[in-house]
Amino acid sequence: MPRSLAIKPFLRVLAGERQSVPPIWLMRQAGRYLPEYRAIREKASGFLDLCFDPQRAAEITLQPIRRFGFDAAILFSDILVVPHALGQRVTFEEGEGPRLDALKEPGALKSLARELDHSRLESVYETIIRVKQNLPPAVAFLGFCGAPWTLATYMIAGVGTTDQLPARLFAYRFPDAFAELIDILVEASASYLTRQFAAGVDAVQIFDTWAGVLPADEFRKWCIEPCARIVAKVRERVREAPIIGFPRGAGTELGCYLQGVAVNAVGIDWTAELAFVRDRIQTLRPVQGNLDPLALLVGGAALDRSIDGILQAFSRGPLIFNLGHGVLPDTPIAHVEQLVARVRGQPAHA
Ligand code: 1CP
Repeated sequence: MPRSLAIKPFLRVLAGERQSVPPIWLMRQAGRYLPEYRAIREKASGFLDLCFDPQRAAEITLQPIRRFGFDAAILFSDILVVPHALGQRVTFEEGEGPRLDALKEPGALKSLARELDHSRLESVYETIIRVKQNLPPAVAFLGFCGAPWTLATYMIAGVGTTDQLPARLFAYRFPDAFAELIDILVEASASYLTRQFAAGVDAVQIFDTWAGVLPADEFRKWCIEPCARIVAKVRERVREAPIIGFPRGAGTELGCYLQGVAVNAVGIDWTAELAFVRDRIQTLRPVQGNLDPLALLVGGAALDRSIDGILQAFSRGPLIFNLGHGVLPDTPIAHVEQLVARVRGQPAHA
């Protein structure tokens, strides 16, 4: 057994082992709910500049580890650095989210590079090296990428959308061009994740944030198949690479996803029914999740009840405790402390 596996509870769960105290980390654990993040963010010229500044990105990655002692650190970056490294213009407007030069019709694909320009991502790999040097030995280090479908929703709409309509329409109207875009993203993502492993991450997560809006056959074509190809390609280059899939909103299709995608564990969003996940999903693979981010924001008895429900439902198998999506910016620090203490069975602060 590799030494890192032996001492990192998070990696032991990815290897299929149940831990009596489940390891815990939170999606968006480095972000605006932390005053120390806001202090760095205020001084930065733009969000992407922060992602491409190894010294500050490493510092932000480590902030939640120092404050809460989580079992995994997630690289501070964004899924949209991949379109950027394919030559698409990406900016983040203050308070408005991402802006990209939308790929409005099939001809627009010509403007994209066929291969990732790794020179545009060197600073991300440099961040990984820096974090690795400063991470406590029991803490795992997680890299990530966006899944092709989720990336495509931003690349085609040019903004974040509530219904992912532009990409859904594009996929129906121009299936060949859409498949070509997905192919480019499969190659780019596999190459990006491979370089993250080479720089020092222990595991990676593939975020398919918008997986839940597709009908079953489209879900198979645009989520399951591309993610399966990414996993296979990464493992050709990094044998037994530990990988988590997060097909948010997949619901009853989670079993199908796990049949198709050889991930080590699957992220569960907060809408999934606990008994279904326990009986049908956790029996297939370790699960990660799935506290409602709103319960964390509200705190108190509602938070305790939600935590206990998850711990009880998933106590018989391998579990990584997490949210069902990212930490909300208004979440009080004290509620995160309450969560970590309760999951670890420690008395909460009065
Ligand atoms: O102003 C700010 O401080 C920017 C807010 C912010 C942060 C902190 C954005 C903009 N991205 C991030 C960091 C980030 N993004 C991480 C860092 C690690 C961590 O989890 O702590 C990760 C993993 C992501 C991934 C990401 N970016 C996803 C997938 C996960 C998810 O949250 O669903 C998505 C969809 C994005 C796009 C994105 N980046 C930022 C925003 C506001 C958005 C969403 C835009 C939208 O759909 O409206």
